[in-house]
Amino acid sequence: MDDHLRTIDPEVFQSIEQELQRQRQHIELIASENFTSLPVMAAQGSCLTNKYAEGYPHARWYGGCRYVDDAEDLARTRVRELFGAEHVNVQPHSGTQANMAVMMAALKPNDTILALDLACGGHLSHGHRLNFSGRFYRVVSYGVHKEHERLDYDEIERLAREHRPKMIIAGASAYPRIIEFGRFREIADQVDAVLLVDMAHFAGLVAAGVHPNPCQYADFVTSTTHKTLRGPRGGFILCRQKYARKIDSAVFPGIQGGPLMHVIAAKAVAFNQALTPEFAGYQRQVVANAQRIAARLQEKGYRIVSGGTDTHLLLVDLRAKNITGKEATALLEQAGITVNKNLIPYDPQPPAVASGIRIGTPAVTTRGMSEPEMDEIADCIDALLLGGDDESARADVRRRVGRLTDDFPLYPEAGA
Ligand code: DSN
Repeated sequence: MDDHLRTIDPEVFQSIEQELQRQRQHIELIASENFTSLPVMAAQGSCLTNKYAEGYPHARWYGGCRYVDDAEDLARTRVRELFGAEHVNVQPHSGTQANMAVMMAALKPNDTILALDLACGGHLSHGHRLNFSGRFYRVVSYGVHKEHERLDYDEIERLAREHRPKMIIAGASAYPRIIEFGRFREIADQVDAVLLVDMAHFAGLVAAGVHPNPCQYADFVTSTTHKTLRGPRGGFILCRQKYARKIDSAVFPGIQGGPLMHVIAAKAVAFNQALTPEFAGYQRQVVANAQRIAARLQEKGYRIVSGGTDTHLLLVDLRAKNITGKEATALLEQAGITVNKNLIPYDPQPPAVASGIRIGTPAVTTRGMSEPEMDEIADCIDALLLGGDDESARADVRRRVGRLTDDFPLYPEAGA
């Protein structure tokens, strides 16, 4: 994509070029990934990477910040408009950094957090024992209901009353259903806890109005920018005005130094794109596509965790097909379909094996694919998993994947 880089550093150029071809030639179904736009990549690859700008717009520790202030102001104004938040901070380098800043602002070490267990779809930074959140705070986990596999709000309430957490976290990385933020607010109020909603996975759906907006319920909302929101890699925080100073000082100087101004400029571009009617149409299609894959796989005898999806992702329980998540992921990759193995709720397998796969539709929808292609993708997945080691079945699916990726090219404006 960049001839100057090709000449100066052909080895790095080659790894980027090969990754571009992989993205173009594979069906990308990892629920947390997406293809950002060329303008977002242009901003992220810009000279703003050169600038140190500790502090916040118009109150920096370094000179020369006039233009990066403009970029950060644009990002802040646009994300506030997108989600209707009282206060925003667009500097977190990632979703985990955003969560870390909120915890630092709202908690003391060893305070209790109540959050969804990673094994039931939660996130590492919501209290996993190996993560900072599990090491600095006391963590009580809630799961999903064993039968319907949805959040069990009565059980969350019972745990909250028993453990009196200082913070309750709602949000997940592998939960396919809409979360009832109002119910979480009631529970948090009963025990005088603050409510953090981590909307990293479904932020794009919220922006488009196809998922409830947590801002009216939560004290703090964190997110990434690169999943359904289709921006550059990064994070941000939304909060009530009364927490603004604490949040800003928790991000800088609390846990970060200089903000990544090139990434903040790219966030501004992505937020602007997310404000368009086209983006709302895209998100509606993301959900329709996930529901279509779920339905097609169900027709073929696959069990979908919780019976379906309301969002951009689904979890497929593979036990009835006698294949593990690890094996399925490897088989699919050989034919150009990328997913990740994933624990299903109360999984008998360890995390590195897992009984399921997680499938997400943000990336294929960005390519322009819709229901007919989702049927074809589900059929390809089924053919591969049934085919096992059969090389001719695999070759046939590789051809079908090639037709799909040729018909829906990625970054055609960028040339070959
Ligand atoms: N790694 C992300 C995911 O796949 O959901 C969460 O940070």
